[in-house]
Amino acid sequence: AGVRAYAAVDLGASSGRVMVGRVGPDSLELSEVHRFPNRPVRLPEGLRWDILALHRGVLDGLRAAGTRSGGRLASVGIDGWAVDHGLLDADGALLGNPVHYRDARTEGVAEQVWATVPAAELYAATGLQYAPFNTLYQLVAARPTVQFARAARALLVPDLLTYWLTGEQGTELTNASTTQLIDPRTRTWAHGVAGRLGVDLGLFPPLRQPGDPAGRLRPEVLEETGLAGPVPVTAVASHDTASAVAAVPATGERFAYICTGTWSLAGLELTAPVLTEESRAANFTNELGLDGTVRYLRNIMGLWLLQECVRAWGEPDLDVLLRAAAAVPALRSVVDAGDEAFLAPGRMPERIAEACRATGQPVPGTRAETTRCILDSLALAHRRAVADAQRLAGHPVDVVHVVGGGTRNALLCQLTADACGLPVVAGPAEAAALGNVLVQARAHGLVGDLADMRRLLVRTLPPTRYAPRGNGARWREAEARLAAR
Ligand code: ADP
Ligand code: LRH
Repeated sequence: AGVRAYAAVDLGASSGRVMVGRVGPDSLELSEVHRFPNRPVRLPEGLRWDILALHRGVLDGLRAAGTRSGGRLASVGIDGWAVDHGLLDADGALLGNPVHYRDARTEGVAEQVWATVPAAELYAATGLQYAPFNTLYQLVAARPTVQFARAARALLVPDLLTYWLTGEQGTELTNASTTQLIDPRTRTWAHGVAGRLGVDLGLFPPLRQPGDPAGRLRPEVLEETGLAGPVPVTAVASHDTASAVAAVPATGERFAYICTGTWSLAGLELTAPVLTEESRAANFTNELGLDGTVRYLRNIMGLWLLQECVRAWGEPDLDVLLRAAAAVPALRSVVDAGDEAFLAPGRMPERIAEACRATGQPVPGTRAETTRCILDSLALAHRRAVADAQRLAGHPVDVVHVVGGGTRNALLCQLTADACGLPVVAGPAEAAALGNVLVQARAHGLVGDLADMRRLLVRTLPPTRYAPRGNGARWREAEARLAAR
């Protein structure tokens, strides 16, 4: 009694999934009903997202969700990766495939922007880390194009797919905070920065808060999915990382988190942004989360490094590869897993080998050795980010929560515990979908505040614990190898 079914659409850079969450006053159950690959396409004009395939995946998933929940969905919510967006013309029609954040069009654009608003001022005003793909830089890069000249609207990817479901447009705040056009102190548009750079904030529809209504499934969508209306759509914390952090099963405040998937996002949940020059130099970002929280974190290349190797090797079995990597001696060679040099797709095993050579370390000779090098390097980058975040924010922690697809990689979790010298609490793997479901349930009064959401997660989804091994000496030595560069 009192249990309701919510559909969570979670779009990662490597796959999209639709999950059904059943939430009651004291219960939570999540099941996956549909998963589809997210495969970008290289066109003559550059690297593009296959947005129609993703919309198709959402519709197929909603049909499956309806079947699984007896046709009674209390609501639907969409979260996805950050920064990217579609441009719409004045009729509301999409102008071309959204550009992938790994596309080369933003090369050199940041420097151009900083000539007008110096990097230090930009950080003080927006709190956002430097990444070549921040939406601001993408919009500036798009300016000379015919497409941009016709654009009347910019919709972030989850907002675009929500629009296709409901016909209603909005800009959800947590994801908007990755555009570099939001002031993290006021939690609204950074008009000053936008004005100086000539960016028209009118491109974006009005801000929505997580939990706000976002319309109802259109009649055509009901027909395609077999759902009986009305089905409301709810704005969730639509940045996947915001949803994932909301579902970190923390019991206090002294925790760090690492969201592991295509990226590793490692840092802290704070109540106010850290906008110091030291923080900018360390490239920490201040993204916005649920209930006034700030995601203070660093982007680390993450399992992308492994995904790209696996792709280059013709998709060998991941389990077999990870078992072989576990048998390779630890920390023979490490690379800087935060290095922007690894951002673009292609030739990943070679690029890792080159980075090892350039730092005078042994070059991995086998797939297992390359995999081990990647996992050791990720753990090392996790260690640095967790230590730097605590220092820069003056916020000490006793535990590191790991969530996301990387929690299925036990070796990575153990190495992260060893490297950080802290216990790792791993899980849930589908944190983003859970955060998505819980925000919808909260909009219906089934759960309370963030702490209440987390209490429900702790009670219903027991995580896996990894105790740190060793005294950290070998990690300090490996860190020194990279610092000596
Ligand atoms: P994203 O949301 O960015 O698409 P995910 O959170 O789904 O990413 O994580 C995907 C990654 O999780 C994969 O690239 C893979 O490295 C890891 N992963 C997924 N399943 C497993 C598994 N069974 N064993 C080990 N690693 C896994
Ligand atoms: C993870 C993520 C991350 C962003 C990146 C573009 O999926 O949303 O938080 O920095 O994609």
